[in-house]
Amino acid sequence: LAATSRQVVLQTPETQSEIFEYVFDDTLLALSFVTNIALAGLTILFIVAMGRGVTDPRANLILVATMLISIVSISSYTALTSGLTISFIEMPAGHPRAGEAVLTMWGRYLTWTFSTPFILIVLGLIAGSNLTKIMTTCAFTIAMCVTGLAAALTTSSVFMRWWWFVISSTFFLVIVYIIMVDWTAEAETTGTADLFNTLKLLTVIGWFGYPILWGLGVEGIAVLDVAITSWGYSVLDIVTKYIVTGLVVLYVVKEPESITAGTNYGSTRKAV
Ligand code: RET
Repeated sequence: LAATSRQVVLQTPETQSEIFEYVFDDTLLALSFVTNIALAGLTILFIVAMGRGVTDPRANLILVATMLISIVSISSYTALTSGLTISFIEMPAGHPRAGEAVLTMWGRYLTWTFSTPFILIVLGLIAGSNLTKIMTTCAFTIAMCVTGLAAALTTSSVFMRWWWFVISSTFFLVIVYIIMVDWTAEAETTGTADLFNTLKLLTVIGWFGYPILWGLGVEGIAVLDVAITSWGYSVLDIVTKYIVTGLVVLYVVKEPESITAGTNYGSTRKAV
C-alpha cells in the first residue's frame, strides 16, 4: 500500500497527520511550501538589515508593511505544510473531478486576506495616495480573498463555485482600476512614478496570474494537477511579495525623502 504511486490515493487522507504525510510524500508539493517559508524568512532578514538606519516615520511605515507581508507568508506556508489548512474536498457534479476528493489548499485563500492588504498599503503609500483609497483597496482585497475562499470550498454545485469566482473577480477589478488609474496619476505628482510603474507591472500582471491558475487548476477546470498549481501560486508569491519587497526596500533605504514625498505626505524631512 505504501508503495502505491502518489497519484492513486486509495484512501482519502482525513486527519491532519494523514494530510501532513501525504504532503511530504509528494516532494514537489512539499517543496512549493518550504521554499516560500525560507524565502519569506530571508526577506525579513533583508528588510531588518537594510532598514536599520532608516529614521523617517513614513519610510519606516512602508518597511513595517513590507515586513508584515513576509510574516503572514511564513505563517501561511507553515499552516499549509502542517496540513492545518489543507482538506480533501469532494467536487460536485459537473466538475471535471466530480465525486473525487480533491486536495484543496484553502489556507492560501484565507491567508491572502491578511497579506494582500499590506501589499496595497505599500503601493498606496509609495504612490502618495490618501487613506480613503488605500482603505478601499484593502477592503476590496479582503472581500476578493474571502469570496475566493468561498469559491474553493463550495461543494453544492459547480455553478455556485464559478459564481463566487465572478464575484471575487469583480472585487479584483476595482483594485486593478485604483492601481492603474488613481495611483498611477498620483505617483506622477508625488514623484515616485519610476518605482511605482515597475511595482505596478509586477503587481497587476502577477495578480492576474492567481485567478488564471484558479481556473486552470483543480479548483476550476482541472487541467493542471495539484503540485503544479501549488508551484504556480508559489512562484507568483515570489514575484508579488519578495521581489516587490526587495525593490521597495532598496528604494526606501536609498531615498527615504523622495519616497515619502516630503513633509506634505507626513515625512519629517523636507522633500528634495
Ligand atoms: C482568486 C479566485 C477568485 C477570483 C480571483 C482570485 C484572485 C486572487 C488574487 C490573489 C492575490 C494574492 C497575492 C498573495 C500574496 O500574498 C481568489 C484566486 C480574482 C489576485 C498577491
